Amino acid sequence: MRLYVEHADDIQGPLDNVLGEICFSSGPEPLIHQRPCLIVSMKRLDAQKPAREIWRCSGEIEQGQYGDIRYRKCEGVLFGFISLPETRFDAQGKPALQQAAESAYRQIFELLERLEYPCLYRFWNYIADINQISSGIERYQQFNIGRQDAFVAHGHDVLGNAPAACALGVKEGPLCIAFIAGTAPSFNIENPRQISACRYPQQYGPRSPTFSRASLLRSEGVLFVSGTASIVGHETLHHNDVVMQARESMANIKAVLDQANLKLQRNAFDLSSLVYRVYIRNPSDFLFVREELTRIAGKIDVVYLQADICRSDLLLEIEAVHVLNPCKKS
Ligand code: 3EB
Repeated sequence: MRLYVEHADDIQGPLDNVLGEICFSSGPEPLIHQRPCLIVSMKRLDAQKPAREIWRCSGEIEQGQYGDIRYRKCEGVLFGFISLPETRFDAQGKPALQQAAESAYRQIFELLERLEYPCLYRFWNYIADINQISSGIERYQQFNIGRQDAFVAHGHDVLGNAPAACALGVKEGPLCIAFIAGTAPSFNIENPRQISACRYPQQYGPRSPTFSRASLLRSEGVLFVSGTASIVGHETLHHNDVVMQARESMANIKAVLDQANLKLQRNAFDLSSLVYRVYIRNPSDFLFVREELTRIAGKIDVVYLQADICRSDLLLEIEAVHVLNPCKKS
């Protein structure tokens, strides 16, 4: 089995080998070609068309539904997504978003246990009004509580061995989560410039976020780099300076790549070979960020989207993926 990723504004080529798709689009409902696709409502800053992340695999695909999840799987790897409205939950007691996060993650873990795809590689989390405070606690922190409770309930490690992830804010809509899991363990990579997010101090919320800085799926030659921001140690650096935040984020990604190369004992990954997605809080910052990223990494493959970032002092977050033997973009 081989796993491929492609970033495009539309699907080219065969559809029968598509394992999953995330489509970022703020326009009218994009075409989804009769197959499961998570649609995230975000404005693209560098083009008018939707931005699609398409995962393909070489093996035979089976698709299914479990609770609120839709998924497709091939031998060894599963892509799924869930879209869960908070209105389903009664906000008495625990905040509705916390309950939605716990329910979504519990459903995902149940599915993965049943199908025996127990290894968690990558999660994408999209949360309405992520920086808003309700019930006296920021919504991102509510999400973190629900997520961590589900990890603990299903016996998943919340300290040393979490999957790669990102968590971004959208304007409105249900909690949306996409994920990739599988049968072979991945290596979880941390960044020596940052303390593990799993060990952030209490000032960032009663429960730490559950992710590691990257996960390396050696069997498939895939490196998932988590959402990466201008954080050193546990602190946000360069308040109100988007160019410096972009530079610091890229320094963090470089440090993560160094760790991945150490793990493989060769220089498999470098900044110029990754495929990036950059989430920018203020649309007017886009051109400055693009100029800085080009200066640092040269001509790279990157999509820019407008999104809220999980700390209100962060102006951008950058995530990336590398597939060692990618299919060529058409
Ligand atoms: C950070 O480093 C920035 O909660 O899943 C990055 C990646 C961030 C993932 C998550 C949050 C998450 O803390 C924010």
